[in-house]
Amino acid sequence: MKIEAITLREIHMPLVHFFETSFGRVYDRRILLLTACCDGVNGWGECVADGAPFYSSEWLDSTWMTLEHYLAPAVLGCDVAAARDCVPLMARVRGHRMAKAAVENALWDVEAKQKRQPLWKLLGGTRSEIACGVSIGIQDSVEQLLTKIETELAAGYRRIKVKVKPGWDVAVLERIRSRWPSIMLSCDANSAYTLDEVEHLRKFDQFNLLMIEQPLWNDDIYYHARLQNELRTAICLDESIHHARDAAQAVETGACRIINIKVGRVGGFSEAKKVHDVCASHSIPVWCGGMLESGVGRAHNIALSTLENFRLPGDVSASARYWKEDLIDPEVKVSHQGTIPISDQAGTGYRVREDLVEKLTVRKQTIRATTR
Ligand code: OSB
Ligand code: MG
Repeated sequence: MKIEAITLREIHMPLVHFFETSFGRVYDRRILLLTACCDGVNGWGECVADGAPFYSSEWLDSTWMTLEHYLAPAVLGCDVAAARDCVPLMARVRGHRMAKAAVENALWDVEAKQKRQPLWKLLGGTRSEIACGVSIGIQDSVEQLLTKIETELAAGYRRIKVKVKPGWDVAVLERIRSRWPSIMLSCDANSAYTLDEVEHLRKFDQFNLLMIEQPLWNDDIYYHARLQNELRTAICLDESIHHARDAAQAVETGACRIINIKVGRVGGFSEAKKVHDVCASHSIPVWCGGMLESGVGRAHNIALSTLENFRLPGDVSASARYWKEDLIDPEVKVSHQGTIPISDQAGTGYRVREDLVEKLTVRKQTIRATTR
């Protein structure tokens, strides 16, 4: 695979409903899409960095600059046997994992197309369908949240995750549990608490939650281990896990019993597979997180979720929950059993609607190989 050109695009897409976490509310998304052209074949990747550096230090403009000035030049002109071979080419750049993942994942798309294989098989997946959950943001009222949960349960989703923060937690969980005593329920704090709040967090134990996701600092593992010791509810780490070593540390120190894998957060499919394997070797189940992706990233999340140790429903849900019109054909649909069936077509099984992408593009730049 000779990497001939990389195209960066910034697109703007309004969400059908705002999404609010403990760090803020968004109404629309600025998304960086990346196309890698190898031997005339185009592969697509989505950079999951948000439009602002609130979930992670990476954000759209930092990823664009890093891709333009360092990552694209590091891989352009190189002839790689497989997508994973681009990882060492980008290793000189520290961090910037979401930017790196956009490159690597686009190359996996190329590789799958060139080998005429489904991406999920190339990744080592084994499932013919994946189980879906939903992540529901903080709403204007508890009534509004309950109505949303009712809708998602009726649609068939197998796990409800609600966002929590101080002031929108115990009383809200209480209302949910009194209405639905036995649904699979979890919550995500996105780092909204500190270790001084152990007594408060202990109250979450009464709700029989599947997990509490990232209760403490975004960069912490050690104090999560202290907290896990104090709670019956399983802790799941999201923000804290950047690579397989983080996962090993978290598991070995007892900082969590479940790990959320976001392919962008860990730097691409290769590292996501390593995190998956480390967790499997310690009998720690994983699930696939989401970053309000367009269909491009969503299709990649679906492929990744077919790996054996993705044993819990992920945050991978239907296109229509986010977008009036998604960038892929077909759109992602979820069955009444709360599953997404896996396609046996070559590539992701979802065609990128290039005409629509073009229409939504507000900035575009193609970087080509200079002579090497
Ligand atoms: O913590 O999982 C998170 C969205 C943006 C940033 C962080 C998170 C999320 C979600 C959304 O929970 C999951 C989805 O894509 O539906
Ligand atoms: Mg999370």
